[in-house]
Amino acid sequence: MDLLTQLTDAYHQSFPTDQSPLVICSPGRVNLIGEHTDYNEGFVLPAAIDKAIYLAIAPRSDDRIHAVAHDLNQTYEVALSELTLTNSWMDYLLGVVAQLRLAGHTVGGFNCVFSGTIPIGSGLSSSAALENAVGFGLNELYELGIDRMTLLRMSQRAENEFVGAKVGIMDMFASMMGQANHVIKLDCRSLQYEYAPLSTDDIRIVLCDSQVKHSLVTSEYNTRRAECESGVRFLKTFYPDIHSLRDVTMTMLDTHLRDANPLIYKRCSYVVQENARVVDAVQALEADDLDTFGQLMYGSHAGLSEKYEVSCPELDILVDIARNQPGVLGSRMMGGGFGGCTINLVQVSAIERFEAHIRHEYKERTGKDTLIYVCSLQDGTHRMN
Ligand code: GAF
Repeated sequence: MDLLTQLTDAYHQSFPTDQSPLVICSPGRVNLIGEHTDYNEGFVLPAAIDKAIYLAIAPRSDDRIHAVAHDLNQTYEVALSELTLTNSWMDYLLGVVAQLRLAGHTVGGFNCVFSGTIPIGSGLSSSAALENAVGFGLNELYELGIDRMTLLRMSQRAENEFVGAKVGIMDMFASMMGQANHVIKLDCRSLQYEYAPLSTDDIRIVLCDSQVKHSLVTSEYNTRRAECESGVRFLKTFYPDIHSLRDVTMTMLDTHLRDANPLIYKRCSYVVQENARVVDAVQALEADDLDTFGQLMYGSHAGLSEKYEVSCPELDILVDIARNQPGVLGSRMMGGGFGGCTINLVQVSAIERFEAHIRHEYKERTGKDTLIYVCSLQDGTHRMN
């Protein structure tokens, strides 16, 4: 049975008298390089993948939301007038409804059921995918006429303001704007973007899931963001025109921050160097020089681990195991950090051996199992019916 039929059936089990729902597919994302640069108005290189949240949604005649997380077997019911934090998956959904209402859109009650193939807590952005699915679905259902860019900004605000995670724009952007077989060169300051083809004839994106899900992620994420902002505030006393770390150079950091505040210097220098790595990586990609691209990925991981300190032993071990394996071009931790997946560029002919090697060595060195996903790049959030 295909996913559309499965989800429609699940919807009718929960809401037997309803007519057929609208079904939305909203993908998770990978990021090839450019980590923790988005909220510093820098560059990123993400893509939407073939793992997604599927949302079936239809209007109700009253002002209530009835939502079912099919995979978790959980139901949640609330009146539109009572959108308060639940500390559960429901907050991503409620946050988007709250944003739509704040922007003056008329959204009535609705029933919805969602299910997903994005492993939760693996750093593949199931939350952004769910937010986009809800915004996109309600936009279609109530014919609100909102464009994709506005919808994805609403997803970010839902997460920043309702959920309380001060995330950047990358995840919702990639999920909403992805294009099959392409990565997105995104400037997080101007939100200008271009698609760059990533030929997967010879190489594949392979994700190795550390299966570590750290509770630290939200608090440490917000701390890193605050550290970057404090670095900018300090530098502004010397360079009033700078607005974010995007405007800062290593010379500025070396001259003013290194001795004044070694911790903030370390954090800011990672971001400045990572931004430069993205620029170099895009050039390498355009020149079809994937060896250079892979070396930049290793550089990104080293910075995230040693300077930005958002890695964890399991992620460092996964990168270490991948390094110097035949057919592996590059490897690094991906996403916010403290767990989740590494992203690896691997030659097709080497994948089988790579997988076996990673599974064996990871078990040996951590006592844990890894899950491995070979991804393809897909279109962003869209209707399935
Ligand atoms: C998380 C956030 F949601 C993104 O905005 C981004 O900052 C990423 O961590 C780190 O690059 O996925």
